[in-house]
Amino acid sequence: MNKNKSNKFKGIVVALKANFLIVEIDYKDDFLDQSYEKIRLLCTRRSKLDYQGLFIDVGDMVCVESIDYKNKKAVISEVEPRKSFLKRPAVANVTLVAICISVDEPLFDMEQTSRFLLTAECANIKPLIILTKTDLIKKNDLILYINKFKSWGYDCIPISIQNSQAIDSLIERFRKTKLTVLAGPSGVGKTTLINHLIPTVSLPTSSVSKKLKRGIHTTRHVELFAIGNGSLLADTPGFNRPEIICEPSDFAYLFPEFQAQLSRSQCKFRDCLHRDEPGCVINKDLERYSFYRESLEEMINSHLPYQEG
Ligand SMILES: Nc1nc2c(ncn2[C@@H]2O[C@H](COP(=O)(O)OP(=O)(O)OP(=O)(O)O)[C@@H](O)[C@H]2O)c(=O)[nH]1
Ligand SMILES: [Mg+2]
Ligand SMILES: [Zn+2]
Repeated sequence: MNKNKSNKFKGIVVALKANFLIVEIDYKDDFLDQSYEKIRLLCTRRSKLDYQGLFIDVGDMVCVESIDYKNKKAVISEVEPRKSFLKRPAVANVTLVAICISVDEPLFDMEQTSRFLLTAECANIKPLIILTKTDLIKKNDLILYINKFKSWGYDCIPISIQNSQAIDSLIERFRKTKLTVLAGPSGVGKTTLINHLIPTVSLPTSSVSKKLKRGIHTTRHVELFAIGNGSLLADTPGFNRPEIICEPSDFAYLFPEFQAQLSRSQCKFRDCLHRDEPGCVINKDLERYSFYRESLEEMINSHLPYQEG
């Protein structure tokens, strides 16, 4: 029985289910007690929102009305402007992108890892690398990975589901962050980590394919889970090749190691693309330079207008 007078609540979209949206609200029954309780409601959206062309995604802050508490249903009547948006996986209002990369099974891939990092940089959200399955390599090799990421300009937290120390510091970090998205290739252990961090959650996981040593796309939808007081953690479906969509002239700024050089000194030409221009300050010996260069050529070619014949 609903005794709330206004019957209108603010909430957050925690999952999409076919044509419905699952919205979590903090419900307080004024007549019974003063404590808040989180409830999840199956929602449709007011048709006026469709006319306004407002697309709603997981992470969007919304207003729900016409709440039917018995059947846990409601209608979304308003959507708040987004503070940030990660395109793929699609999540709104993200405050941290934790890119999960495994050292093995699936094997580490520099280009793929960079593409995930660049996707977060494109959305203007600073990423954190979580290096998973560290039980599968020797300590010396782990140090090489940590140094590699440092040279790219990133922090990395190495974890193994068998290593509780690193897991404890991760929980602390996620509890201090409003909305963390776990992103990365299929099979790296994103869902396994969530099951481990949040004992009340028990999501399906699968072994990687023995033949291909790749994940088998077990998670199919984005879903937010509560971790600590008011903080949320998103499980997302893994995918292999994030596409980078940006202007060629902006591309170098998405690499922290290039950005550091460009902030110290300037290239001779303002429109330098850091290829073979004279007076370019970018160090071509950096590990990711050849990846930058190849991706830049791809980007420039895809920007060329299509010519018939
Ligand atoms: N050795 C080892 N295996 C792990 C670790 N974490 C996860 N795994 C295994 O990796 C496999 C894939 O894990 P999932 O959690 O399903 O991977 P995912 O990233 O969610 O994959 P998708 O949902 O397909 O994107 C499972 O067999 C896990 O048991 C770890 O720390 N060490
Ligand atoms: Mg998964
Ligand atoms: Zn240059």
